[in-house]
Amino acid sequence: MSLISTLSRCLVLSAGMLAFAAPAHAQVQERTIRFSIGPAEEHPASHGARTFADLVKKASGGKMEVKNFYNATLGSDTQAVAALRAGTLEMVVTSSSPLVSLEPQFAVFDFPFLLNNEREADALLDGPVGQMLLDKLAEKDLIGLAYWENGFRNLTNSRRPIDTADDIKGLKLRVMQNPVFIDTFQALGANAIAMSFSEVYTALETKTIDAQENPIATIDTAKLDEVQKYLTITRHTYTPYVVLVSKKFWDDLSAEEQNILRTAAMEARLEQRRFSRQAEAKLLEGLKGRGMVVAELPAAEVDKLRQAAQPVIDRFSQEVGPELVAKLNEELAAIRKQ
Ligand code: TK8
Repeated sequence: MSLISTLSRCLVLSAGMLAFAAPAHAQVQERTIRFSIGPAEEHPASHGARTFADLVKKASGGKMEVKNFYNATLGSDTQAVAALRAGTLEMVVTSSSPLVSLEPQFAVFDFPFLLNNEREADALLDGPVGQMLLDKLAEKDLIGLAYWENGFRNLTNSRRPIDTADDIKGLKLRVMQNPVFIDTFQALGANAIAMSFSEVYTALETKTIDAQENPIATIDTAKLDEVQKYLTITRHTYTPYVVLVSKKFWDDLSAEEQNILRTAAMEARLEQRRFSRQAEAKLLEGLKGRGMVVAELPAAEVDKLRQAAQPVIDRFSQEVGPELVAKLNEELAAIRKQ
């Protein structure tokens, strides 16, 4: 083989390699992605969003910019989800609960006392049932990228300490816009009122409502201690956050851009969950320090809540489909054995 032909082969080869490498850049365009976040800037969801934005920036060589909007400034969870579907907003991190009006099967995550701890939550959400539900959202013009943590929910109110299940009776209690939550708290004897989270502080302040329920980090970062005296640790439901992209926007992205977003949301989820869990104990101390009266609901009373909620779970199990519920319970049984 002559030197010339060897050289030209090398040239062809490196040109080929260049051609192979080049599309990696060509397929990533300058993009601005608006990301709607309901809670305040200090909330773990917001920490997750910042982690996500950094990862996207790095992976795209600075071409894709995620702009975070905290405190529901781009709309409540339901408004933001509607905007994603219409293609007028790119991303939102929302509790799964308001999605039930779009995809009823998400109601399984709202079943009271479904999960006992964070390990079970991670394994279930990152497992086949979790993925199946995320995938279903494509039919609703939404792309579900990952589950992040909101956390186990607890009860707050301005009226009285909740020492027994009966103490919940008669409270005007805000719940998310979600039928399982409405029916559960009705079954517990509260007057359940559905509203967006972004309206809760004012509704508590003006005494339109007495009570609400949310994880510690949400109670803390929304400063609900200013308008709620009593915090009862009930850990009654673990509602996950879902990181969503507008399908209209998604369909315009290259495979590589899609991959950058998906990978970043999955990677950020680990840091987001870590941050959320590490924050909880400290935030609870802070709430106590600022004057909240905190008490754990005794186990026997939690059992009463469980019993009162069971008919609601049974009814919604029929509605979402007994096969899905059976599959979920099978997965949970396997997770508990690990
Ligand atoms: C924040 C909400 C919130 C949720 C609720 O946008 O609505 O109570 O728990 O975290 O998604």
